[in-house]
Amino acid sequence: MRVLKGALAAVVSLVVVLAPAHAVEEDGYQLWLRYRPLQQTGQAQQQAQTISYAGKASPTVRAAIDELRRGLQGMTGKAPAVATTVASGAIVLAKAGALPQGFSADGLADLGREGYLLKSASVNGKRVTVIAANDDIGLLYGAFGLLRALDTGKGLAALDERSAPKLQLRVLNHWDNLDRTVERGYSGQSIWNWWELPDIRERQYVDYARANASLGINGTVLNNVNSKAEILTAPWIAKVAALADVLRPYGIKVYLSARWSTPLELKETTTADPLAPEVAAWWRAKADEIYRAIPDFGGFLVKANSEGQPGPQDYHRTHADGANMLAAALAPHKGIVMWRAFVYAAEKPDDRAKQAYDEFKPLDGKFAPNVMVQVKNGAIDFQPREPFHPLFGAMPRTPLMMEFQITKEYLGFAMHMAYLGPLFEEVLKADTMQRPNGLTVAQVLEDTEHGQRLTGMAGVANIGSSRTWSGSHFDQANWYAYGRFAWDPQGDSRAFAREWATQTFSREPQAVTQIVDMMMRSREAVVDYMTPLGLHHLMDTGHHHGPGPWVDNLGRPDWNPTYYHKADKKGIGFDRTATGSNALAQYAPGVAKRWADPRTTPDELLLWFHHLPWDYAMPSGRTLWTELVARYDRGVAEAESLRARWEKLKPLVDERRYDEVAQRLDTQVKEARWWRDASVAYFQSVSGLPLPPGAKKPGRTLEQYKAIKFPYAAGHH
Ligand code: BDP
Repeated sequence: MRVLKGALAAVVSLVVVLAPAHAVEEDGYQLWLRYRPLQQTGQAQQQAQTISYAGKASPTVRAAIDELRRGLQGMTGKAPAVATTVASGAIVLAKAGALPQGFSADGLADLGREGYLLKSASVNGKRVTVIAANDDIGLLYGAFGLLRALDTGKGLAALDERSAPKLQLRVLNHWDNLDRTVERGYSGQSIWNWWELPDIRERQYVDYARANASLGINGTVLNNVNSKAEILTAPWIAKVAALADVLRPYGIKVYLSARWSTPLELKETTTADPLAPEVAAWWRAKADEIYRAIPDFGGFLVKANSEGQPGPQDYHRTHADGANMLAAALAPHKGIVMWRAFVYAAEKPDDRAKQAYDEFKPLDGKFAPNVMVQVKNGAIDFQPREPFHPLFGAMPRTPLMMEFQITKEYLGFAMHMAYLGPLFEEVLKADTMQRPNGLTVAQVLEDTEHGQRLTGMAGVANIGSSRTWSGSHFDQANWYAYGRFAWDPQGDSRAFAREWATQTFSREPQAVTQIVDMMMRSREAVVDYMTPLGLHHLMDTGHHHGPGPWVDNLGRPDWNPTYYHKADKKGIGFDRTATGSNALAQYAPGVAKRWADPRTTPDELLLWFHHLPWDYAMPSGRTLWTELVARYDRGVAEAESLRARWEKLKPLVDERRYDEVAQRLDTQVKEARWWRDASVAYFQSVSGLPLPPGAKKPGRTLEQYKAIKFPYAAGHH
């Protein structure tokens, strides 16, 4: 009997312990805004009784108050009442000029329109928590900041935070098509239900706005950079205006990708030459039309003369001619142009990594003040690892905007876990050495030297109509980290992972530590099993899913993986030093010098810059060939370890999300092995070398790997 009782007690206590995690089936829709109940500790005791705001609340302030009520209801069990007076224990929302008497808001003026201050204070003898800002949007960001602080374990009583974004434009780029397919989208259909807009405004748009506002994202480009002319016609402008109305209270402006040849294709001009007066006049009238419908429209994003897209070069004009013409049309309305530097043209046989710099560097200083040049993080194309783009720091007279890809086109789509925080951080912290005392990419973006110039960051969104928004639970973290880095490019990827995991999965310290550890290792694992040691662009044709290092039959040389690895009987790697393409010369002398010598080039970038013999002696003491295989093996081992670590988390994570993640990790292990085996089989066929001692023989023949095809892969275009 006693034994039974003991067992029963154990079961009961187990149920009690596990109850919170299993009580609600979670499907991920709530993202990091779950607001689960806080433990009955200090935090909950300091429950806010009221939320006070003096004055008439704008839609933005209403959004802030609603979010605070929703969050506090979830975390403390009670939604505070809203009052205009300040009671003890209140959360006080206050703008500069209307701050509670006796409250000192030191430094508030320096925080700008979007910054905020969170402070627990004593006002007229009453303990309150103040969210202070200069503008309504600062109050909304402050409300989210307060909820995040609470959710991640900071009590209200000791709050003392000030925060302001370091970049002005923090923008998502949706590569969403008008038929609701998404280029490189792995999260289902586009969330924009274009067909039903403008009449039907789905609730999900509001949740989208809340999630983005919680990170400080303040702009969204709604459509694919490979744009269509129709988006700029009246029926579509009405749809865009409906979305702008929904997003406006959350501080999010809408932008559109504009197709260069729009007026010509709509047969409203006879040319698309940027210097033709009829073309400039058309764009001016079009801008006027858009702003009549959307007074705070953000502006245009343009992909021109890249991958077959039309552009000013079709008329022997420069990128600056094109960008400035559009900028002139938008300037009266305070709109901007984000002109992409992702260009490479068929006629240019030179190293593809050099083309953006070659085309854009000479245009430094030639762009209108409301133009930003948007540069991908690396010079090729969103690879698992790339050195930072040589344009950063090299165009001091032009505002440069970072473009990261959140959707993981080259990192296993939404099927592999790869937390991108470390990738973002690595690029942002890279020293361009364009100043004697150093100049990191983050500093280039922040551009503090030039005061009023535009600054910004763009992230190619991984958002879709999938119930998890991002195609998988862990891919939400990439959206989250992107937003946090856009707010603070000098931020810390581990800290962001910790915040995210705490809000999204569990406040249990053991769970958080494990999850963060998995996240922090995950991207390097992908690098190792796909493209170790600086290899790049080895993915199979079209869809980029899975290995294709053997591919050499595409329309142009620089679409072929063989172009990038240049492996032959003697060695492997792309010589970008002076003896090769000399892409290195595009970097500042300090960087170029370090990477010119394989001995001083970090292993991670070795084959990006050097072509080396298979028996090259690596710092590890192994030959290059042995090291390469070891890296592939390390990647597989890491993928297996991710899976094993997740298994241990089973008691700490709710069932549905546990299972959904487990399935993806199983897939990742399987595909990591496939990547490793296919790559090793191929490189072995080229090098003719025996497998290093102890290395496992690939499970299939090279021909079998080559025969794997995916005509209907997701995100294909
Ligand atoms: C590449 C994608 C392609 C995009 C292009 C771009 O494969 O689908 O259109 O980038 O950024 O990564 O324009």
